[in-house]
Amino acid sequence: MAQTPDTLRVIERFGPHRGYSSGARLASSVEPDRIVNTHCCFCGQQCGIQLKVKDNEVIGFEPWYEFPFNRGMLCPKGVKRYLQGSHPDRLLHAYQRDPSAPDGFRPMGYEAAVRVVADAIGRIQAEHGNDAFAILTGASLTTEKAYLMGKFARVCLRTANIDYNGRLCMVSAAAGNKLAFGIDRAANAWSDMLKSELIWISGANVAECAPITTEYVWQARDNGARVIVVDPRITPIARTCDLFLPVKPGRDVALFNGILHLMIEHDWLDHAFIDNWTIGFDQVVEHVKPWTPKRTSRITGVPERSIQQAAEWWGQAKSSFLMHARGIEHHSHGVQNVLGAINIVLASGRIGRESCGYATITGQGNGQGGREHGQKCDQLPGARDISNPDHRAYVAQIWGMEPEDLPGKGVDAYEIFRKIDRGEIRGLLSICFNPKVSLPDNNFISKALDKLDFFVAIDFFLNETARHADIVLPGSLHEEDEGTVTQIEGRVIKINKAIDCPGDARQDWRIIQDIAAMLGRPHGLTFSSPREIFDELRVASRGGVADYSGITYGKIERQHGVFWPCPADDHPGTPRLFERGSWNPIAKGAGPFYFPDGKARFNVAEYTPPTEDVDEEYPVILTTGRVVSQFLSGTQTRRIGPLVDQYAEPRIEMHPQMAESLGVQNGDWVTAESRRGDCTLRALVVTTIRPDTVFIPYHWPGRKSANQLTISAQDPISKIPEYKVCAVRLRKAQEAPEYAGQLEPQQG
Ligand SMILES: Nc1nc2c(c(=O)[nH]1)N[C@H]1C(S)=C(S)[C@@H](COP(=O)(O)OP(=O)(O)OC[C@H]3O[C@@H](n4cnc5c(=O)[nH]c(N)nc54)[C@H](O)[C@@H]3O)O[C@H]1N2
Ligand SMILES: Nc1nc2c(c(=O)[nH]1)N[C@H]1C(S)=C(S)[C@@H](COP(=O)(O)OP(=O)(O)OC[C@H]3O[C@@H](n4cnc5c(=O)[nH]c(N)nc54)[C@H](O)[C@@H]3O)O[C@H]1N2
Ligand code: SF4
Ligand SMILES: [Mo]
Repeated sequence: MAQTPDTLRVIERFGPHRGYSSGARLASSVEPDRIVNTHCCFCGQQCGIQLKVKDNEVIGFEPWYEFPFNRGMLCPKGVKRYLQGSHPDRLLHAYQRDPSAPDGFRPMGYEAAVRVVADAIGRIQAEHGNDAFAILTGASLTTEKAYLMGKFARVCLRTANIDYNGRLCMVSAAAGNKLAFGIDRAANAWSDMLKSELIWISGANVAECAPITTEYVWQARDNGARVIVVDPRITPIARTCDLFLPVKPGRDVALFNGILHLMIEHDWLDHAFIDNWTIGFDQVVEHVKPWTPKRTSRITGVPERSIQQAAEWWGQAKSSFLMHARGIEHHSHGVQNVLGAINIVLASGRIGRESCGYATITGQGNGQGGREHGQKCDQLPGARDISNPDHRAYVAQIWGMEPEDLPGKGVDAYEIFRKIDRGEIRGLLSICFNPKVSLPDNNFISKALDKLDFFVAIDFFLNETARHADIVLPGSLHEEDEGTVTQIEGRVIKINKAIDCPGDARQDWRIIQDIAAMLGRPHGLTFSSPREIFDELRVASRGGVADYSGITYGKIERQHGVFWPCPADDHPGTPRLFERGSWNPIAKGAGPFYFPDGKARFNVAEYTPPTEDVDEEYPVILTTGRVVSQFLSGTQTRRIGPLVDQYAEPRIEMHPQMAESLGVQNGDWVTAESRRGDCTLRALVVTTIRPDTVFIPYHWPGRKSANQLTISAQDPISKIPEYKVCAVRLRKAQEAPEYAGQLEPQQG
């Protein structure tokens, strides 16, 4: 559904592969009209960048040296991010599905499309009840849009069923942090890492997925820090570490319990901290008794001597920073893994001080802000709980409604699809989410999408999920709107508008308000700018844990970002959580943690094997994740030529021993099959992966999608899917699959 631009323009601007931005048009000789300070549209680090703008087009970038987090540095995606804007696939109109049209869609007027959407919502809700219409949103949206989506669902549609793609990303960390600390945010700014003696990284491919964080780790190392990495693969950051623990996927909680066992045995504990500022330690002591090095090693696959070494370094360090990412969180016991990690931090007492830190590495651009202000199925703004009567009353009063009219807790993103499959949800609005590629066992997702009575997608590209839509509305790119996001450290920053939306495309928040107006329910959805939305959000978050009430756009500009919580105009923000005396509306001076007694909680972290362990039939562990040049479901980065050139299609990473047992060489075609699906990809034979495990990056759709294989098992607390472990069998493929060499995004 490209806008069929003339061939010359395409070749000149996007290079020889039709439909791939190549960067050829970045002519350093072209003088920009303007330079706009903003942030990268991709990962949670939200690097500062200066966009060069000419004639309402982003034509290049300059480093933004003053922004303190990245100080001008960018990764390969950030360097090429400006190329997506004038891509020929950019949606310039609303579209209606029409099987007789060449691409299956025909353009239609924007107003008429919004009318179709409003009519469908009205009809479905009248016939099947409010909850029969669901909303899926995303954490690449600004915080203003995330807030607006939560309000649109609860106030305008009065549906309980709204959830977001952070369900696939941050929720295990969020749940673990709330259970242990009562708050869900990185505990420290990254500068706290620089003088730490020891950096512990579990399940995070830092150099490829949080590239700028590498710089912080290396600076710490230059200052003498030791680095421990826990991963089934020797990732680029692991190649520069001091101790590598090659954990078998799905076993991290056992490893953390084993470390705590040794800390207790050797009395490498901060007793004063444990006694004064925590509760629940005795139970945990009891629980980790059986986790001897021998047993830990047997379960985790990590050699006993490495476990001893890691415990000794961790136990004896005077300062440390522990980080983890999806490698420990994407599990059916992801929350237990996170609690295990937090237990060793609490036992060491090394938190809430300079050089003593703990953080989960946020994934999506607004993975932090997007999980605080009400687009989660159980949440209201300010990280409030939708089931708590006081929280409901506070937000209902701001939204001008009775608390009892506010819907209750809805279901999680995957459960929304199960409900669609069962006919309980009949209509769906999806914005900033591509579940057909990114949810596990995605053949099921495609089937469910086709059962909907009505589906509307809002995006700037026709992503694979949107291909199932009845109506597609053209939303806005990052550079076409302003608003705030909260980056990896908890720093609220400002995205600045560089260009106007092209054609009939609209800023996402305007589209949502247009739908509300067309429904005849504009109440509370008549904002005239993101700033106005932010000002309401500040009030709505006041007194909540994620308190933004003292943050303003002006303050963000002046300070290069403001760390929340920031509860008053004259409050500077909170770069480091859990410091004595810092503002805390829950503890009110009783202590540093966000519970009424001010104390952190040890939680028993229970080991259970993965939902689908290997067996004779499916003897190989499959784990999935990312590569540096592609982003998430790939909608954006699969359209940027230089990034496609770096890693054009998924390969199945395996150890030479595995390759030998299959009789394959590097580059041969291999079929991986699980109980849910199969795919045939080229082998990438590397010595850097456990011999019992294979890895597939998941950024591709259709028959190249890793999520044809993955399992839809979820963590019972967080509802995160178990992307990081399932069982597969492998065989050498006799021939290349028919989709070999095809380049997306042309493939549907
Ligand atoms: N280039 C790039 N960067 C990105 C993204 C992207 O798509 N591309 N996405 C962003 C987003 S949304 C996210 S969530 C983050 C994700 O960032 P990461 O979590 O760092 O990335 P993943 O590749 O999902 O997984 C990390 C590591 O977990 C390991 N792993 C697998 N199973 C296990 C296990 O059981 N235990 C342990 N300890 N490790 C395991 C994998 O080998 C992998 O190296 O990246 C963000 N940054
Ligand atoms: N097998 C496997 N699957 C995984 C993972 C894994 O490690 N393994 N990781 C999971 C994780 S951590 C994540 S975060 C998810 C991500 O999965 P998704 O959220 O589905 O992936 P995205 O590619 O971010 O899809 C977002 C869509 O939003 C659009 N978009 C981006 N910004 C905006 C905006 O401002 N406005 C509008 N209207 N649209 C926008 C993009 O064009 C894209 O089409 O994938 C998950 N899936
Ligand atoms: S590290 Fe993340 S935010 Fe920074 S340039 Fe790369 S993708 Fe963008
Ligand atoms: Mo993510």
